[in-house]
Amino acid sequence: MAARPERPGPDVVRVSKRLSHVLRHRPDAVGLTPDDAGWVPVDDLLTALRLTRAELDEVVARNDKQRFAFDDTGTRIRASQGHSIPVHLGYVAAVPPDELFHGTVERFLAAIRAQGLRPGNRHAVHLSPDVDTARAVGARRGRPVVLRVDAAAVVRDGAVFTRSANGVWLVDAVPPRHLTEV
Ligand code: HQG
Repeated sequence: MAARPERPGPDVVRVSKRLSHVLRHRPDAVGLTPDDAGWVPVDDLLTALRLTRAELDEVVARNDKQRFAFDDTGTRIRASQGHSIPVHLGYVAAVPPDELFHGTVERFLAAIRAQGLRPGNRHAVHLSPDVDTARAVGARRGRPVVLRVDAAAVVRDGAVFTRSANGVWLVDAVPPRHLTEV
C-alpha cells in the first residue's frame, strides 16, 4: 500500500480549492476554455492562476483526494470528476461492486426517499466504495447519514456506471428502491 500523503498545508488546500473551482465550474472566470474532455493546457493554467509548474505539481501530488490529473504528456490538466461545466470525461463503463455508499445529511433524506439520488448541479451522482469515505462526504454538510446503494440492482435495471481516475463511482441516478440507510 502506498504511504499516506503528508497532510497538506493551508496553501496547498487554498490552491486546490481554486483549481477545483476553475477546472470544474468556472474556467471562463480566468479566461480558460477546456476541450470537450475537460482538459486545459497546463501553461495556460499556470499563467491564469499565476502558479509555477513546481507549485502546480505539488498541489496535484499532495491533493488528498487526487482530484486532478495530467494527461499522458503532462501538458494538459483536468479535474477527474465533479464538473458542472459540460464535459465528456471518457471513462469506460465499469461493473461496480455489488454495494456502494452515498454520504448525505438528514435534511435531504425526504427528497431522496421520494426521488432517489439525483446529480444536482454535477453531471452524475457520486458514490463511494466504502462507508468511511461516504461518511466523510456527508460530513461536509453536517452530521452524516450514509445510504447503502444496491449497485448490482441498479446495474440490472440497465444503468451504466463509470469510475473516475480518483476512484469515485459515477452514475446518472439511483432510484429510491435501491437505497437503504446504513
Ligand atoms: C444530495 C466531493 C435532494 C446529495 C465529495 C448531496 C464527492 C439530493 C447533494 C463529490 C438528492 C449534492 C460529490 C435528491 C442527492 N434530493 N438532495 N433527490 N439526491 N441529493 O456536492 O455526493 O471534495 O453535488 O446527497 O467527496 O455530496 O468536491 O454531491 O448531499 O466525491 O472533490 O444533494 O464532491 O468531492 O451535493 O459530493 P454534491 P456529493 P470533492
